[in-house]
Amino acid sequence: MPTINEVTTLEVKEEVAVITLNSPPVNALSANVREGLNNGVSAAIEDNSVKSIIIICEGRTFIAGADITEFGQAPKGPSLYDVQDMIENSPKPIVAAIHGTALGGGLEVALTCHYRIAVPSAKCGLPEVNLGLLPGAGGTQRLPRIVGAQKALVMMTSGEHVPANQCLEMGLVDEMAGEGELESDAINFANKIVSEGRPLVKVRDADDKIKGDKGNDALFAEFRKSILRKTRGFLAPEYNIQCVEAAVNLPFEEGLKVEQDLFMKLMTGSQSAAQRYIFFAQRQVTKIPDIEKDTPLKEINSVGVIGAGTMGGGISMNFANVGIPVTIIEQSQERLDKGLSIIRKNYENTAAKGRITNEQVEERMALIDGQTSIEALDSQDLIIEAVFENMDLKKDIFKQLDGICKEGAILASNTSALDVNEIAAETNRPEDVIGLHFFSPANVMKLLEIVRGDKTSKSVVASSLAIAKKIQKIAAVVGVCPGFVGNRILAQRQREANKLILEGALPWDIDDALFDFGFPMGPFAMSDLAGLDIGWNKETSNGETLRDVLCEAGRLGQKSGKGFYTYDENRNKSPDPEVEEIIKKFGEERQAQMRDISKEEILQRCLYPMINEGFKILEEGMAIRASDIDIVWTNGYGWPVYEGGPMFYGNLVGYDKVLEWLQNAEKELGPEFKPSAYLEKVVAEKINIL
Ligand code: 3H9
Repeated sequence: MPTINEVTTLEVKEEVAVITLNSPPVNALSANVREGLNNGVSAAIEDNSVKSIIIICEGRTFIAGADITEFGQAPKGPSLYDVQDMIENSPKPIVAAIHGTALGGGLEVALTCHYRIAVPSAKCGLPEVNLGLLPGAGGTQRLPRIVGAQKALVMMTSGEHVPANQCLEMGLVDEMAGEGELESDAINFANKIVSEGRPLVKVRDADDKIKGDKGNDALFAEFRKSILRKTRGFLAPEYNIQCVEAAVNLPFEEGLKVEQDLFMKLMTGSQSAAQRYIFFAQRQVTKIPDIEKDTPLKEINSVGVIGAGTMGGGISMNFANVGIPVTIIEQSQERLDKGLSIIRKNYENTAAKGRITNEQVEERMALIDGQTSIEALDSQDLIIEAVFENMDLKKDIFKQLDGICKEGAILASNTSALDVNEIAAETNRPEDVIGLHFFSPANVMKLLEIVRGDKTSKSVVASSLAIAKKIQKIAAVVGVCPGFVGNRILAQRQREANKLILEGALPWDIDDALFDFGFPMGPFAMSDLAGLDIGWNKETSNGETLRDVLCEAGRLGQKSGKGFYTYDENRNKSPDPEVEEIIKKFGEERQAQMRDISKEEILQRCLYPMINEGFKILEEGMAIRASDIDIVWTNGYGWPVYEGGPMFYGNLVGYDKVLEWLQNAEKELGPEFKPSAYLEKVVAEKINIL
């Protein structure tokens, strides 16, 4: 087969030039691939025996986009725009033959082809928005010309991968191929185009799908409104919208200029840098240096969950959702029935929203078997204990499990802070014990902390990672330390937030600063949501903490209509003068010195100690890499993805500046700000940890 370059071949079959790209893993548009396309297409155009051309890929997918690893590097090889021009202006019809995913720059290449054919399992999308970008190779101008402004807006701001049959309906795909028959069907299609004398369709010239929306400002205003909440703080969705506006209102070439200008703004900004970092961090987090790829995995075909409370119920749903039967244990029939009815209600709510069918509700419920005796856990492959945080109770349960569970079963605790090694020591099989820390609500939250004990076997860690993937969680492997990675860092923010209140900042000042930074809510709104009385005891409460005083005043949080805030019947919060009074009195009794505190100071006080704690975690080896910490915080605690997580953000601020701030804070405010030795080392030796 004639080779064009190391990733491209060209073969003429039945007068069709078949240009095949083979650049694993995802045929991204690296310099090599662009060169292959460039030289392949020009050779095919020059070859007189060729009547038409198809572009097809080997491996798991069609071109999945620009090569993100090349971003920010000096350009090499032919530019994508030159390649696209050559394709679009080819005197011979060119067909994109799509399997897997045609994404980003990949779809943009396909949009410069004259026709597109896809197998039923293929998907198309412009997911650049998820990397803080917009399609920068003409996609923002061509997609609306094919599918109309409304659909283009949805695709570009959500980044969704649209199934081939829907693409066919939209006109994005012209022809379907048989599954596994892509090349031969594409060749037949190309020959048909030639024999029927079909035109060389240039998407750039089409305007029937967009002309009706020219000057339709309301369309864009409505759309902006509809995604406002979901996209708060992100720049890319708005820039994508502006590009579609340009596509509708301006000639193609002028629209391209708008696209280029906005693309460069995003590309050189910190948001996209953060989002691209998170993209790779998410793919790295499951790679555990000392666990080989061929580590034997334990099969997990059945699960036992101890506790049918909020956590246990949510955890069980994860497994039932993917068809794995769950045995759920509660102490009494009454509590079990209550837990099961909450699970059912959750599923029914999802069905009411149209996300699953009523049959699926029944199928999933049928997979959940409630039992009141722990003895029922004698045959399951994975057991997850999800009772409340009490070491003695957990130890007792694990001792029992050791005697009941089958040999080789994984014994997991959902503890959010307790010592997994201590729990494991209660059993005669500590190698099978691990922490699986789900986040509430466990059926919704993406993050899973996999807590690796000193004796946990590699096979148990690898199997936990595999099951996490199956139930669609983003898992980070962390070490045993109080609070692990997530809650350990959270404790820093909580401590400072509480202290700031007694220095003059009001709860809403602190919440607003963190909300404006990009968190979905601040710590006090969060406490109100969780309930201030969690862990509070009416009998022993003695007004020692602000929380005591608020609870004593009946301010238990959202559920009682008031906590740090007051809530209306729709749970909308507003600051409350009574709370201000309570804080004032509480402060006076303790001779607190109140002062004005700026938003900037609030952020530094709350965020810099978190960064410092991240360094301590790395120093102690409790997280494998800095980016794992950022995965925990962006997926489990609402750290805005466009700020990259605490470790990325620290670098953005400058670790040297964070260190200097901590050194001053240690002198002025106390030892809790003492900088981590590792942070000092990273700054002194300019080590890149990201
Ligand atoms: C763009 O196109 C900009 C243009 O508009 C403008 C240009 C001027 N580049 O996810 P996986 C790697 S922006 C480089 O585990 P899956 C990935 O890191 C781009 N590398 O597989 C991983 O490496 P490793 C728009 C990439 O089967 C390996 O491939 N496109 C790229 O679960 C496997 O990835 C996108 O945003 C890339 N573009 O999912 C699509 N993509 O094995 C981004 C992947 O070393 N990609 N890698 O860890 C995806 O969404 C998924 O990778 C995909 C496959 C769905 C394709």
